[in-house]
Amino acid sequence: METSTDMTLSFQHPLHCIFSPLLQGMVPSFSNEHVNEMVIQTSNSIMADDDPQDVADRERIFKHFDSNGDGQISSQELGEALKALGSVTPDEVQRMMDEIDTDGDGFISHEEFTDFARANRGLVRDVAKIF
Ligand SMILES: [Ca+2]
Ligand SMILES: [Ca+2]
Repeated sequence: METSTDMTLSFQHPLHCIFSPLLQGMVPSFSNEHVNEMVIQTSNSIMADDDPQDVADRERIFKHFDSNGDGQISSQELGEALKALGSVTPDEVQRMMDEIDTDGDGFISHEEFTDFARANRGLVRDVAKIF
């Protein structure tokens, strides 16, 4: 009987091992089957597409920032867009460029902007209210 218990445990997903004790602690009647379902659902929600409102917001902001419409945001375009929000120093613009322009080519591509927007949803929502 001891061997069969060990075999069952060895098939558990690493995430399951983390979530299972936590959930069982919170909900005593929680079965392992439910935990597995939850872990799968959690992973899917990370992979799933974004909230349509978030996508619409960031597309709008990207188009607004990309004032010449070439599909990428230069540091000049970023600076001009940020000036419209309030006073910014060239240093602040540079810091933002450094943060968003992950491949360092001096332009924020649509992909880089999307990554940034996904990681900073709260910020994007606030900016979307202004534009
Ligand atoms: Ca541009
Ligand atoms: Ca870039």
